[in-house]
Amino acid sequence: MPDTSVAIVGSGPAGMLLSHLLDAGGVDNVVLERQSRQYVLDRIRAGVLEWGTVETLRDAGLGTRMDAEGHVHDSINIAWRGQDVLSIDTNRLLGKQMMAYGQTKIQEDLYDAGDVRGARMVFEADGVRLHDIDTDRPSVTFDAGAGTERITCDFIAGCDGFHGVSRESIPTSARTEYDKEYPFGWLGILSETPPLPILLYANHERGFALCSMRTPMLSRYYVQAPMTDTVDDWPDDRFWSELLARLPRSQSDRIVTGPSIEKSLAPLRSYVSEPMRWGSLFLAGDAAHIVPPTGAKGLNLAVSDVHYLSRAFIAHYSGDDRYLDRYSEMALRRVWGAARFSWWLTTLLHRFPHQTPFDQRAQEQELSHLAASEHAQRAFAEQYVGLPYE
Ligand code: FAS
Ligand code: PHB
Repeated sequence: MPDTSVAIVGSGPAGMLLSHLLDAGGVDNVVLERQSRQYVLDRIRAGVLEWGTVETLRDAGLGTRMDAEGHVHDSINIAWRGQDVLSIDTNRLLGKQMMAYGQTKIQEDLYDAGDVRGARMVFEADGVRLHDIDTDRPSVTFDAGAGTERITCDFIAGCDGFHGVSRESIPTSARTEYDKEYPFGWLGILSETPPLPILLYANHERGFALCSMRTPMLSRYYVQAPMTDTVDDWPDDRFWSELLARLPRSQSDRIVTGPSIEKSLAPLRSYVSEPMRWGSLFLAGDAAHIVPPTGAKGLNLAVSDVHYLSRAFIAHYSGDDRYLDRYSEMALRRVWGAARFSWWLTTLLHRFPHQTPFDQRAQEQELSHLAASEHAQRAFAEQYVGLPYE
């Protein structure tokens, strides 16, 4: 008899949501996290949820604070030279909305729910190693301060992000990797100022900019910046003047500036590793794929992977392996849809090195077509809000 049914490596959104859904489905599990709980909570990341994510969290009983503190967006907005603001009203076009609710709060909600249900979460689990994943008797070893411990299990869920141990435990001969790095990053700040009421992306010849929010008194802004820069190259004054320069006056005049309380420079990357299953190991979230944040897909893909994987594990213990056998194929269909959309939107909205005036005009023309065609807006909207789960 194994120590647990599923050993989950990583306690980010993927790992903790999987643990929550498995517990709700009567499947025993243990979560192993390399960092401390507070370290995980201190990371500032995603902010926009697809409605599928909203419904998954609500259905799991994790939506109370999200519904109380989140902000529902009916539209996504894009500005560029010659166009003030194009508002793509996803609610009018598709009856679909988005929710602005920070990943940090989702993480808090997941940990708090884990405390309530008595989840088995092991923090500061050092040196996690996966064993015998090509058999039906896998195990994980780690050291959480009491020397090396081993947990035997039926399955291992690799939810340990891009720099985790799980994906690398699959032999390179069994993996196909698709990788694309972008020649710029996103410099992001949080400021305790009232945000714009809209989610606004901007294409500008000086570079990309994005206006988002966390709460009515917490704004999240980004500007495209070279990865050769550091945060120290961007004092607040420079950040604000660059952000305002990349926005139309109708919006920059509404921006309330203030001191940053967080500032970080994140690289942009498109990456997919196939397959997402190898023997008894199943990958979910950033462990299997990375998308540039332009499409607000990273966190949402972690949720859809976990929706599929939790359903598969729960069905397995009822004697049905259909979803388990199809997990990788099903998850990758959605992953590639989001990866392509995120790549396309990144190439449309950012300024690339050596970009010519023709390239800039071609980007602006594609945006003008989007403004002129409701068909194009509908196609854009269905990908931004997220296609239905299978
Ligand atoms: P995570 O990386 O969140 O969690 C993995 C967990 O595994 C971590 O807690 C880690 O400590 C742990 N771990 C790693 N190795 C381990 C090991 N060997 N043993 C045990 N535990 C281990 N997405 C968006 O949609 N919008 C954004 O704006 C956005 N901004 C981002 C900014 C940054 C700097 C980063 C890195 C990502 C951003 N993302 C964004 C993507 C992000 O939100 C991820 O998609 C999301 O965190 C994925 O969740 P997980 O798959 O759980 O991976
Ligand atoms: C955010 O609010 O952090 C955010 C919003 C939209 C994105 C990426 C990040 O595409």
